Amino acid sequence: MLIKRKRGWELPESAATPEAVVLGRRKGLALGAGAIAALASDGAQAQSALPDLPAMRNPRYPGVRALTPERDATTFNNYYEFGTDKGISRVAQRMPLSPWTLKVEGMVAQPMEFDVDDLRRRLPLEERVYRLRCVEAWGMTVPWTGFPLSALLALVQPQPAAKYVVFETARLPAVMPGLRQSWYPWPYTEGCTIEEARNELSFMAVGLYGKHVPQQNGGPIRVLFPWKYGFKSGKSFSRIILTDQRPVSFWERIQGQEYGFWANVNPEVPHPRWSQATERLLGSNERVPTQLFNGYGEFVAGLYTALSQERLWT
Ligand SMILES: Nc1nc2c(c(=O)[nH]1)N[C@H]1C(S)=C(S)[C@@H](COP(=O)(O)O)O[C@H]1N2
Ligand SMILES: [Mo]
Repeated sequence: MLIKRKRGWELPESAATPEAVVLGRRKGLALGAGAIAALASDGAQAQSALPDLPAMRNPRYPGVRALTPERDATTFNNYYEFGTDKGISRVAQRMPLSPWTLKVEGMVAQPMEFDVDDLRRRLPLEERVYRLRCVEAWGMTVPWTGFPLSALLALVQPQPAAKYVVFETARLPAVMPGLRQSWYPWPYTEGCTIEEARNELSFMAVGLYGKHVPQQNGGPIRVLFPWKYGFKSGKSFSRIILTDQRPVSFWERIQGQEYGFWANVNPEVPHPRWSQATERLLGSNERVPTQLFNGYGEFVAGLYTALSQERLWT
């Protein structure tokens, strides 16, 4: 799984200026010729190289660690709709990213149905370098382009009684072979409280490395909660629902003892089957210490001070 590669990419994050802005060009999705041939023989419509999506980087969220090589971040994925192993990036190319409809409904003053291509033009985009910590004890640091989740919520105006935001991944059986594993509780559903959703870190991503988010990373639109274990950051949404009922999410339904609702990163609270003290950095063999709230405590610790009764960490 690990590919040893040259270290030349390992610029400090501060030195990695958003290329899209500086160079004004992008090469498109790094699909191998083999993958493209496989698509053609599948009769699937090959995505042409993903378009550029330049945006200025917001310096308020320094990545701290070196950027993960794009190739590693886009070829080592968790996306069970396409299969349970990490190598689903090729098969995922069959999912068309446009047109794509995202409904936002439930307890809102203004339920809306967005065409994601429109939504992307409608809201100001920024780039943020975020760390993502998978509950399986690996991590990555990558530049996402998008807008705060709060900006999307402002368009639909949640009712005061709305307490939770639920994120539902699209169910596309024609292109998602994983859906045939009918014992999983599809669609992949995740959720957070409205306070968490309104936290400045909660981010809707439509871009990754200055291009549109590729299928395997949750294109065309996903959410990121960088202080929580990665499974909370659902992918490829077709529906977002505001509700007063706490949702039971995909992993919670499968194994609630191991994967709870809150799932905030904490190195001192081991997973029932392994330690969470350290993490492997994708694209290298380096292990580094894991940080409380994945290092984002200054932004989010205050969300949890009144919730000490809750199982906040797993
Ligand atoms: N719909 C959906 N979203 C998902 C998953 C999934 O299987 N299906 N896996 C989650 C997990 S466990 C992680 S660690 C991250 C991985 O995101 P990445 O592939 O962009 O690194 O996506 C999360 N979102
Ligand atoms: Mo994960």
